[in-house]
Amino acid sequence: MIITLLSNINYSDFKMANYLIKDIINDNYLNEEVILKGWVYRIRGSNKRIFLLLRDPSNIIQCVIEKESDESLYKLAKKITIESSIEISGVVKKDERSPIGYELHIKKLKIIGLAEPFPITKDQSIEYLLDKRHLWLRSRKLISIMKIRSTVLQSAREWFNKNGFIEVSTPMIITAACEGGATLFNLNYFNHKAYLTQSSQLYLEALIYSLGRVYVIAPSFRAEKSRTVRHLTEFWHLEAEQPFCDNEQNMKYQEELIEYIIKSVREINKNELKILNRDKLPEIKKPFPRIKYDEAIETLQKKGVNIMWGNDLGTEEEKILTLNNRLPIFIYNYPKKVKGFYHKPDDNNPEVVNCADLLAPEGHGEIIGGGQRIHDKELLIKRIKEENLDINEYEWYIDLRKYGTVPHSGFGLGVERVIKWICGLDHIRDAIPFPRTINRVYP
Ligand code: NSS
Repeated sequence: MIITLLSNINYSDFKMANYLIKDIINDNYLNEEVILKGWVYRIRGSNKRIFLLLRDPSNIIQCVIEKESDESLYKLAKKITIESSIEISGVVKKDERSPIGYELHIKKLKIIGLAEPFPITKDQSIEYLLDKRHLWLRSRKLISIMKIRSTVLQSAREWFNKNGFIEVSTPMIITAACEGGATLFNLNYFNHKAYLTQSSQLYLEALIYSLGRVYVIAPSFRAEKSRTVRHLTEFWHLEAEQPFCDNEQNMKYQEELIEYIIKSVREINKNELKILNRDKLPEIKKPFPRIKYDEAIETLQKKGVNIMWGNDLGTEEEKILTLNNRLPIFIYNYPKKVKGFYHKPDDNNPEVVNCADLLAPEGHGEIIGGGQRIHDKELLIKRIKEENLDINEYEWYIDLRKYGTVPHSGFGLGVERVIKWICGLDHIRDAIPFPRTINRVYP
């Protein structure tokens, strides 16, 4: 770290102040001297004055240094480079042209870490920016997204806590696949075969017998071989499970949760939505339309899509179904062969299961997958065998149907998928600080 001090500045009055830009951009601080710490976002100058934009975690403020009022300060400021960390003391002034309405007239300046030439400039390729992700995270866009991400997680927790769900933790190293073998990451676990989990669902199912309503927020891992704008190999999964609950009730909980999350983001993240050009994110009110899988297939066929009953819906199909929607939609009762072994077959038609996917509007597509689970032991064993899964690996899971089995349902929400929708992103990778995709595990 380089510390640059200028002898004629008295640093004894630099205190460890905890001001953030957001705290001081109001009339209470007008003409007051405040101390701020942060990074230099932009800098430009003339031979009379220097304007620098100071960024801290809360906002960006323009700071002015006049050569005429303090030449040594001006000289020091001339040395500053983009992304240097600095501490400043300055007087808050009104500035009609500023988007935040205020600017700072610098009185004192300390360079804490003089930055080398910052490698991120305009017009760089996406791949280059992903290589420099650890630095690109300082961009306005990513800062705004990460703040919204925090609200999504925080508000979801709030909603679960308000509704009597208990937060639990589940293992990430597992032996029994939840969503089929195709996307499992293998792990050599002291010479035993193990995997990284694709979903915490099976473990949540075990926990409902002791805790009732439960939820977990944890990573899930999928060796997704397809390169799409909505698949990560490591994503954050918000999963919930509850006893004495059918698919219909399960959908009602999802609607409420989504309504709550969107309301929170609209209230808390007005600035961030604006920066992302997403201030038009509409209010989302339940109930969401419910469309039977059969009907969805018919709609797609009428639109000329080459799809048959029995096919799963992919990125393209979901895009077509949701492009012009304002609300999310549920698609329910999928064919059993395109869904996990654990789904409960429908009483009237065992070829379909009591499940539902929730698809986000504006073409974003699936954000939640959920449904009612098989609670009958024999039926579960039959389905495990039909899917050619190793029954021994599921012994503990079958046990749950032996001791006080109960109808139960749950769902899994892809956190980055929801953020992609809320922020209106083209690609899911920007919904997480350090994305993991088929061709990227660095940085
Ligand atoms: O495969 S899911 O549809 N369902 C499950 O995993 C259930 N076991 C969840 C449960 O009922 N507890 O995945 C759930 C959601 C899905 O809707 C997506 O939003 C998200 O998880 N998901 C993903 N997000 C990002 N990348 C990938 N690869 C991905 N796969 C699923």
